[in-house]
Amino acid sequence: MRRLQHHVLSYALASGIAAMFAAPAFAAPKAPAAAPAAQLETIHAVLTAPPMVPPPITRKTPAKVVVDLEMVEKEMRIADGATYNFWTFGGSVPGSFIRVRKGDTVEFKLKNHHSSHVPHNIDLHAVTGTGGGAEATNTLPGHETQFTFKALNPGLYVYHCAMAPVGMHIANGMYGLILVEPEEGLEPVDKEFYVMQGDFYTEGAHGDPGLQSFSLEKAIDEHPTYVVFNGSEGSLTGDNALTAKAGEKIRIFVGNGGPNLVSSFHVIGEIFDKVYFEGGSKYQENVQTTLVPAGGSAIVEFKADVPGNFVLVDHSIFRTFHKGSLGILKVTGEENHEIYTGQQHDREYPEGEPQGGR
Ligand SMILES: [Cu+2]
Repeated sequence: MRRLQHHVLSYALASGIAAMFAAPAFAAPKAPAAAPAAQLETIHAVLTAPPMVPPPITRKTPAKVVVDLEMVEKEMRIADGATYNFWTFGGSVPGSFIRVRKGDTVEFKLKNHHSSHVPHNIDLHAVTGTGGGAEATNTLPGHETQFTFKALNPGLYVYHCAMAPVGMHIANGMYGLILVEPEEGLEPVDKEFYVMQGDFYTEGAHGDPGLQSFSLEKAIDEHPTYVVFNGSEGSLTGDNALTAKAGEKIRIFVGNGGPNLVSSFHVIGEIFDKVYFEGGSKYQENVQTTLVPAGGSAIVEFKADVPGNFVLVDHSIFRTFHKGSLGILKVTGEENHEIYTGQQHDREYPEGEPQGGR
């Protein structure tokens, strides 16, 4: 198993380097000055690991926002008793949540930790420009690259590594979300969470213990071993469950890193009051299940009216109960029997003809 993993790493390294030399922008690094950002206030972006979200933006004017993100390859838990060599943005899967405002000039510094085995880069779907920044950020282990972009379009965007073989870098966990708030900001809510789905492909079967190596074959065949929220089975259950109080307004920034599957995101026992479908500016109301494409997002909002354990799932339901895509939102507070009573009785009833006949 180790040998295969080594082989895969060597393959990634070789093809990564090949891709680097093939890319003309890589060969001749230039330092073009970014547009007139000098007069803008400089702010260092707060980055958060899931399920946390940086605080809402309250300023009313654009700023120069410095994002300092480090790519780290690390062995972490994927399920009870099983680990995986994840490749990360900021040390977590999904990567750090980034929050900027429409009109901001974003100075993006991308570091690749010295312990990394392969080069990485970043394609931010929020970027207007070649490769979403990928070409400008091909980053060798131990190096830092930088580029600057203007956040032109508000929305919730996926970012991911785009180093060849791209699918493998994404399959290893290299994705996250960047929110570009509209100028007027988002409506205030009581709780915001960051939940991102991903599919994982291991040589071993689901539940096999120990360090699990990446299976390129399963990934190409789109047969995931794990489909999980926030990088591991159980990342949002037990002590890690999301929590809220009855009456609170909840917003979940939902992403899907893929690399392959489309998510049918649903919360059992809740109805989304609003869904900013595909992470865009328009919302649909009163939604049960929303599609989150691979490399896409949605913003879902709902009021937690009554207490209970509400279950976040991919409603392609075998994934939920056999591959891991299950999270809990635990809502505490006063029961409201007008909205939901709980069980009112369980009793035997007289035998007779079955409904619909025999
Ligand atoms: Cu990468």
